[in-house]
Amino acid sequence: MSKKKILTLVFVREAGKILLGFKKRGFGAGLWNGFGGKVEEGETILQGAKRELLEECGLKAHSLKSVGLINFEFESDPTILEVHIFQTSDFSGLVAESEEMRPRWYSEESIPFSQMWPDDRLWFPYMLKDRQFEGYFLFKGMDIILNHWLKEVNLLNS
Ligand code: 8OG
Repeated sequence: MSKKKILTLVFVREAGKILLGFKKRGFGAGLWNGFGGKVEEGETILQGAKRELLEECGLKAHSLKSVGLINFEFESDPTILEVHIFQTSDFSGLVAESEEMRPRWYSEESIPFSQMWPDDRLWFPYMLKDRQFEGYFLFKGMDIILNHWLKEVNLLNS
């Protein structure tokens, strides 16, 4: 039977730039990504997203906009990762490196897709145009996408 894990992923965007973090350890180590992780028991998805953002890069999001919802499945693993993706330009604090992430601002024109999860180059265009989307990816290992779909949708906003 398949199990679901609920995860968050937050992108901070401001003036044509996007904040990415170089993941130093754990799942997805060595790749640039947004900030996020598992939603803990007793917190909402939104609370989890804000907590992870603060823990991983020092920024406090005052509000988050829903951008996307992707289910990831790995060929040899029954666990489905349900990733809730948000963006924000409504934040305060100073960007700070954490044990997990080394943050850096990138121009939205030069996003380092070759050092990111391979699915990202397929759905980033929706986010960069402020379109909401839903998707599914089936992976073999961490590099090969066996199957996927993506579609534009209207997600409820937080
Ligand atoms: O707690 P942990 O750091 O292991 O959580 C994994 C993070 O990685 C979480 O923010 C969700 C995110 N993530 C995946 N798969 C993918 C993916 O294919 N692309 C991107 N950009 N992020 C992903 O779990």
